[in-house]
Amino acid sequence: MSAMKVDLYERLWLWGASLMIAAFLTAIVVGARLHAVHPPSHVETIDPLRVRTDSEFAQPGVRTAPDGSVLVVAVAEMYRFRPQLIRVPAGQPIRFRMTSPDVLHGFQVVGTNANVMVAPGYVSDFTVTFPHPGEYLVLCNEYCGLAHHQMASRLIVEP
Ligand SMILES: [Cu+2]
Repeated sequence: MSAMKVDLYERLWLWGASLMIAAFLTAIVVGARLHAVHPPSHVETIDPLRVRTDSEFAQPGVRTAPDGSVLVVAVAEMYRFRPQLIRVPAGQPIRFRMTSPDVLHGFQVVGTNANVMVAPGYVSDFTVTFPHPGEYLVLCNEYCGLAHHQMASRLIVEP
């Protein structure tokens, strides 16, 4: 009985493939560590069936706190955003809280860095500052159904 004979080239390919797998795994782990890529923490959930009766999301709109901070509560649904028109002041941080009662939507304020996914079951909470006054187009950038292309609204940044 003799030991299994593995051809030299076959051995080289085996080692080469193993090294590549190790290199790719290392790149993923190192890349995730260096760039702090990780799943979101403090995820806030909400029952999609309760969005329309929820104390916060049933009446979406722009709210100004006594200290002057601005909160935008909005809903993305098939096939519109509520509210349809958002007015916010320029140059100060605006906090957005959004959710969806049906399917996955996007909320992108074209020309700014406000661009989030709005997923049913979750609250998207983010803060953004709009330095330039003007009228901006808001689009849904996640395909959400047959009238997805009509899903748009406006955001006005007031000086
Ligand atoms: Cu949509």
